[in-house]
Amino acid sequence: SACSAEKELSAETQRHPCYSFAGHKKYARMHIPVAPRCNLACNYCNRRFDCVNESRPGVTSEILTPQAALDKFSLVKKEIPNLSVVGIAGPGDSLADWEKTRKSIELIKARDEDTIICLSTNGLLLPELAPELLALGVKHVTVTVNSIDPKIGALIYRHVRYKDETLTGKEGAELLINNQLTGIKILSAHGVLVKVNIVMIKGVNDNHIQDVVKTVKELGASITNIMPLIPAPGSVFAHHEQTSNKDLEKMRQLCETDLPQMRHCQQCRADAIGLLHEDRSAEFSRSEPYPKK
Ligand code: CLF
Ligand code: SF4
Repeated sequence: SACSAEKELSAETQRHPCYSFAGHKKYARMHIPVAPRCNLACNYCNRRFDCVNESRPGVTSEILTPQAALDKFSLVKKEIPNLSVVGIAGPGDSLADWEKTRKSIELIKARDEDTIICLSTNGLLLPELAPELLALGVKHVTVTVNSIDPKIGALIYRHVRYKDETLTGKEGAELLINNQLTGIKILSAHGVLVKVNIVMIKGVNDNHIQDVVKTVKELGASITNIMPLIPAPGSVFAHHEQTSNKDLEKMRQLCETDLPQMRHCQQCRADAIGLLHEDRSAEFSRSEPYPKK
């Protein structure tokens, strides 16, 4: 049950508002928008907005350098003492912009070692970067896995850019899927709590989601977050039917027999700040540099 799943969470994870339902009313998260680049072309993405793997289309985050993100963190931590998590969720892919993501993690860890570092990624670069994430002490990683079947993946991803090559169709999707699953396995085997986000797209992957959940469970993922497709203007799926709450809930109930289901996701923007249900990013958004502590 949800309750026994909560009891098994470590003291640290109980302070993570996304992984812990009980924690989401008490603890705040802050996203630092340091990673604008991406290596995929998802059909639900409009790159003028934040990465749809975690966010609702419609807003664009202003990009921060790692140093500016650190300064902003200090300011926010002073105003919101129950801030427990700093997450990197784009606005592109956190691993596609690895140097900036790594630098940001190092700076924030050095300033406050009790802050939980969280990362969200499409997973393409996980096999090669997992060792670095482990060395940095990252314990919470979200990977968006929409399919484990390249035929279905080819309907979701237009191309995959990997090591100066651009792969399309089933070929691209197969590489992406293999890397996502390999990455989840490596991280889980080393004690990282892996959350898998799944965008539920009617008529595309909706009959396939249980297979995804069962597969990532076997690889060690600890929770899945099935999210509705919210058609983004300007994306290939702009006019695709929106997934209803009823269908979403039905799917979560089916999948709950395999893994705990997150039901309190807010599809936050890449610069969200505060409790999950009270985004305070506007309060902290400014064009001048953040003052040094
Ligand atoms: Fe951010 Fe994501 Fe970490 Fe949470 S969000 S990187 S796991 S700290 Fe949370 Fe926001 Fe849903 Fe993401 S409510 S969109 S699941
Ligand atoms: Fe867009 Fe995110 Fe997909 Fe990259 S991973 S193409 S930013 S939705």
